[in-house]
Amino acid sequence: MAEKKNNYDVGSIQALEGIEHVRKRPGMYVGGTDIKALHHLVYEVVDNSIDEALAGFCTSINITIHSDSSVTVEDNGRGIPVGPHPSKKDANGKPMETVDVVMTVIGAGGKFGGGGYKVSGGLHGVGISAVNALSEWMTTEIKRDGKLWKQEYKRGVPQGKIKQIGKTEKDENGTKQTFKFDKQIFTEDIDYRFDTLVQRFREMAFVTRGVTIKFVDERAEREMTFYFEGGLTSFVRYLNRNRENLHPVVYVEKEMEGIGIEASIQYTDAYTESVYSFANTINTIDGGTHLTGLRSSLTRVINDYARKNGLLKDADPNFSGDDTREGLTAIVSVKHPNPQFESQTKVKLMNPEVQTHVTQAVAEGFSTFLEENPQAARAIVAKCLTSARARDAARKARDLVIRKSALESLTLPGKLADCSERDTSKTELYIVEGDSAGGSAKQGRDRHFQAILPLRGKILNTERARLDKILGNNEVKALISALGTGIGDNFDLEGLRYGRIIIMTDADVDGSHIRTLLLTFFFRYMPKLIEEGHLYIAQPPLYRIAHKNTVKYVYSDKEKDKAIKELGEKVNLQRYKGLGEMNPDQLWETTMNPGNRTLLLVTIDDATEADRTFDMLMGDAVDPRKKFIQTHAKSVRNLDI
Ligand code: 0RA
Repeated sequence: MAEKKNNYDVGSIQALEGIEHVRKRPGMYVGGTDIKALHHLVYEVVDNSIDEALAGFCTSINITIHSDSSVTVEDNGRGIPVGPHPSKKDANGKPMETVDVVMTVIGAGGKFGGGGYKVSGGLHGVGISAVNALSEWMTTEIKRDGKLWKQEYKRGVPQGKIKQIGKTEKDENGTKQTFKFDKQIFTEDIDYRFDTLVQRFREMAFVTRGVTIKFVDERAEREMTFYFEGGLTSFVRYLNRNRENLHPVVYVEKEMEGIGIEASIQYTDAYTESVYSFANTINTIDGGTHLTGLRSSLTRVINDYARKNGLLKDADPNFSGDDTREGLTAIVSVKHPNPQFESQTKVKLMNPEVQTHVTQAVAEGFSTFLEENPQAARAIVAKCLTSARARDAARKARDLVIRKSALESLTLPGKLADCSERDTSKTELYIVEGDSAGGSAKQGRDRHFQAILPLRGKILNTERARLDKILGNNEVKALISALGTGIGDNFDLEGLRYGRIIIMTDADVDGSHIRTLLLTFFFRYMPKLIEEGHLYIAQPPLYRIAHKNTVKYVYSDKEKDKAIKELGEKVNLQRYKGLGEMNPDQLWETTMNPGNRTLLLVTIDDATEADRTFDMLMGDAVDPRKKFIQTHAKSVRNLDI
């Protein structure tokens, strides 16, 4: 007999198939099973609460990581509705519980009816059901209409029916989600990182004005609370906390064709640009139409103002985008009912109409500000003029250096100890800090395929930020000619003389400083080298542990403690403060021998971070620099810079 076809949506079957699919292909839903994906679980759950806040129903979100690494996200929103869902049916044709639809039907999303749109949205916008499917267990507690409800799930599957477990005050509504990520899925030895989560929650609080986000980490008894009365304006003030600003923050807010647009703008005397863009609370790190709109609008408004007020003469060319970007700190945030992203990873906003709207909104707001604040306007134009002149001078200097280094690269630098192999798939260049470590490396290496280039202590003592200066530096010139690729627009990967470029520095403050410099240099002048996976960081050991006749090298304090515990107390412990303390054989054995060593591959993300750090290290403000160096000195091994 043919099965009777139902005309309703069989939600429970859909849910089971969905859960299975999420567990089979987590990559399609949360981007994988690594630490990044793990954090996305938290973001996905918090996004639901942010949505309630954006809809105007929630003012407080509490996030707690418990000691077993389960996570609770509690909000004071409306609470998930309790009762039968209007359309989804179970296999027997009975309505499903609404909570089970929200928590188990993949792609069901949160909201239905009521006309509200989902504006925040996790990485893949798949909703909380994907998190549920990837959790060993999850519980949902709902406060609504004076009642407290609880429903439990195991690996995405409801455990019975939602139950009332108590009463609440009349107006006490909200949703509390607790989940424990499933070790069957996340098989790597990973856990949540406080700093990563803090950064994201801070951003969420900035772009969701009026919401208080409290974050408690019970694993280490730390907590942080974010509330920004001023929203984006607070964000800009925060970013500029260590810079000298040229005027008060300019804030623009407008709604156009159902799209919410907000921007905050402030110029400082810095040389760099700090601009961030958000679409539906997601940090669009690759920018998009909202960012393009903001930038082009600022350039146009400043040019118009400067012309109109005789600050740019007829003979002067217009300011370029680069000129109006120096010293700019700005945030643009849009809330769009139908955002289009370049890819699933939501890092670039593509909606073309957003550019027009943002351009217009910023043009109106910013030109009004300039008209009403002539002193600020003059300061901004003066800053752009200085940038334009400096850029011109730097261009000339750089062209000269590039032309010269092209000639110089025909001769290899004298300090380079080259290898005999010519096949670049086999060759390596170690960039070593300091002459003494350079000496050990030269003696310890396998000269067949390993070349050594020692760099003197500080490559550059100049405190000021123009990286162009670095190109004139002898050490850097030596590096450029050793690599053979040229730099900037003249970069040609074909010329590369070594397949692996390995930065080998001490695990101390100076070492981290030099590494930041080198990473920044490669990022700005040879990004292809990083993109193509040629740049590495060597991992020298932190300790040598001798016990009876054996010697063991360990690379972290944790490893050291473990080793000492295993070997018993009678060990001879030596801490390496620098590469120079190792003899050539030890250096080879621990750090250079391909059979034993660990190399960290540098990614563009690492380099971007270094680039930012570089600006901080080289910037005007002395105090934050000191603080940075002190607080990061211990963690240099983690490439956390
Ligand atoms: C479905 C419908 C409504 C709210 C929610 C879901 C909701 C989901 C989550 C998840 C975490 N916090 C949440 N808060 C609300 C609308 C309810 C209504 O119209 O009253």
